[in-house]
Amino acid sequence: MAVAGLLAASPTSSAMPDRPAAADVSDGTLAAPDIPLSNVKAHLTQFQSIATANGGNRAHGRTGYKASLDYVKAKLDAAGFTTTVQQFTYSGSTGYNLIADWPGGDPNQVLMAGAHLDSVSSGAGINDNGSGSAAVLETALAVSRAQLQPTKHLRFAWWGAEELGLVGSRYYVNNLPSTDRARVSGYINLDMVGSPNPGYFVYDDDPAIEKVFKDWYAGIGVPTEIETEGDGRSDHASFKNVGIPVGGLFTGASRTKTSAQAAKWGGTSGHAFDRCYHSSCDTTTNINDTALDRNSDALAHAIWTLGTAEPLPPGESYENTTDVAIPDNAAAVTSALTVSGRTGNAPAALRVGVDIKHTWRGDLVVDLLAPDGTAYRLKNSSSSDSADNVITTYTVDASSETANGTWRLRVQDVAAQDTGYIDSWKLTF
Ligand code: DTR
Ligand code: CA
Ligand code: ZN
Ligand code: ZN
Repeated sequence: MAVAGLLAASPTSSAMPDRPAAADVSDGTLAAPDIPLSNVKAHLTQFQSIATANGGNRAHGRTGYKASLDYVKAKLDAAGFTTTVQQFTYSGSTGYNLIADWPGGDPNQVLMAGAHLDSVSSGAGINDNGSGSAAVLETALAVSRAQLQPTKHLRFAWWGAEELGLVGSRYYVNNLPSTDRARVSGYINLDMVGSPNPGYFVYDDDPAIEKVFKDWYAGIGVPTEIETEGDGRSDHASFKNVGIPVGGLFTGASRTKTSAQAAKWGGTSGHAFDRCYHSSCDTTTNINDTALDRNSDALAHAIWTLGTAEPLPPGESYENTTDVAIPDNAAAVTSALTVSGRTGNAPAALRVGVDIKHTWRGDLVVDLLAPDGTAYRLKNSSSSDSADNVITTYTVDASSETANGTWRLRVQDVAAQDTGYIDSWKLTF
């Protein structure tokens, strides 16, 4: 049983920690949990209370916006996310973006999901866009509850000043170094996902993201339509403009639901999808629970599916299958691999496949040692990760290391009562 605390060191490499003991689906990804609608609605109640206590809105430059951000940030900090508040100035007021990184995953493949947190000044903005903000928040909290350890690095974002012209998200993208932009494998946007007379629209941008959503909705027997008014209309625009694959969900704003749409989705034809769009009546009464629930679950499905897919192509491997016992709460052990016949340095995406059989894997600290002794942290200990075994592939930027030589996997059990062994490990160049 793990009794030691967490090791302080943060991973020095692009660790892709082991996967939880969750259900695999047929394509090798992990099945997402159901997102509790009650949790999502509890966030909306908080946003409503915040608006009521702050002049009736949560708009950029008003106290209700920062109070909304503080609420979301506190939830994420408590759930183990690494949060960052990014400030900007617009129309004479300070604006704020909230970025939340889930530790681990491949930093060269960052999967993002976001929603604008600001409302218009005329109302509480519960559907626009408390709904998207709450769905993204609850999905992030579900990642924490599951202690998900996906192959990609997960990053969640809440944008400021969208209503004034996509200001916060544009500021984020414009200030993201080009090397970091290149690492963003996709951005998923949720803006108005609980409209009272809902349609089910999927952004028709990146085909892979679109397919994930359309397949999920098909799986629950709900037809979808391509979101046709979205281009440039919400926070995905800035990501799309720099070539980042984008996607998203939308339940409609002031446009009118047609009779054909009402026939497939229910609701009222000839009426707006959201008659309270940008109005003071956009309160907690302005939400369709089924739409909010479905879109929250659809987002979780996309994060789990896109976040845990095994992405990497085959390479040349070296493997050691000799078992090495790991003594309980004692000194580290190593297992060696000699690489020869290669030229130059190791790659920037050196794959380290590990298969460690060990109860309460949170006891374990795992490092890769390069031939010159340089240590790359693959996995930290965790006092809360009680699952068994570390069976995963980490990606390490080993481009500063010569490829040939003796590489070692170093494993230490830093807490009492659980034991195990290195079953096998391999390097793939
Ligand atoms: N601009 C968004 C509402 C909006 C209008 N059309 C779309 C299409 C896709 C996403 C969002 C929207 C706002 O008022 O926040
Ligand atoms: Ca749900
Ligand atoms: Zn709006
Ligand atoms: Zn919006």
